[in-house]
Amino acid sequence: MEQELINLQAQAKDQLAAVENGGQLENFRIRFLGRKGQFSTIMKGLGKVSKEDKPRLGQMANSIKKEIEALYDEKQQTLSTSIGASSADEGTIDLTLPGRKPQTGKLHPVTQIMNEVCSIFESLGFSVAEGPDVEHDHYNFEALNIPAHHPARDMHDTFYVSDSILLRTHTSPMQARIMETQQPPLRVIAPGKVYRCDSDITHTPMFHQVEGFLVDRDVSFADLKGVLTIFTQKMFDKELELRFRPSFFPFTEPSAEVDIACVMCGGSGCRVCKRTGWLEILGAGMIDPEVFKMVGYNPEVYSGFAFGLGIERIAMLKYGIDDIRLYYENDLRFLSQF
Ligand code: 2U9
Repeated sequence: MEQELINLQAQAKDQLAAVENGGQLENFRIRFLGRKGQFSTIMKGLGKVSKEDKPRLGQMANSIKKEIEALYDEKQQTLSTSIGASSADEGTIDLTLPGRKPQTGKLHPVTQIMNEVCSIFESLGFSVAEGPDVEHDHYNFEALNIPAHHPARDMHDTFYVSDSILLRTHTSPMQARIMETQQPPLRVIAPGKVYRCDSDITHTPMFHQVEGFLVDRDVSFADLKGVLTIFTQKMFDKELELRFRPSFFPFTEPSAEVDIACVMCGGSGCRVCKRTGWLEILGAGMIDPEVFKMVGYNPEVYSGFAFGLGIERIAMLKYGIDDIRLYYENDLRFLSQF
């Protein structure tokens, strides 16, 4: 047994010296130091040696095993430092090393809702048009029936770049551009970022909108109601009652603010709907004949509806979030929940 131990010690040292990578080192560990390895087999054989020899041989086996374990640890250390160095130096990679799980990203909740809104309108035959964030005063205001000094300009706290260039306060300028260059029938939505000088728990200086319009012969308010009913049902995954409240927008006449029955309480009244049972989700109306005249359409022939919604607001209602600023603090603990 003594000779067996000496042979095993020499064999282990030789083989360990020849180890060049993590895979070989793991094979060595299994063969010599593992539960079914050669040292374990020898240790089991100790039960059969005489009483007199047992303490001496037991001690010898233990100290050889410890020595090999120490050499194994040392080898492991050397390999982990040299693997880093050699892979950098020689471009080699040890494929036997355990992999590192890559961090996966997710779409921002606002992007997710934006995509959802767009695909619902696409399924209703609307096409998607994107335009510049930096706009001419003309498309942002004039073409949408908001002339200079019109009081409605106060509704938009505008960031001006120069006297006539500004950061768009809504995405409708894109729609004015389309109407200027294309003839009805048209069904278009314009998604994108918009800018207003405003900041509190329900407003951020930049937010996202989808505004849309449909122009054809004989378009009525009933068509608008139909489209918005389908949209809200798809968006909130249930049949929701809609309420139209009279409102004013310079580019639509008549105009309405549209509420849905509260998605939290179903209409009975709760903290989210401020006990009213209703949540305002968008604005809409029939396109003002003045807008048609401005882009060269005959309002006697064509009619159309338009609508606009704030994406952050929809996301807040859908996810029950009460502070809009959370979307833009980039705290992964918040963002990774969506
Ligand atoms: C054209 C003509 C008219 C777009 C419309 C609204 C009503 C509206 C707001 C909702 C919340 C913007 O994000 S929000 O602050 N928008 O209420 N937008 S009708 O009307 C148009 C669009 C294009 C040529």
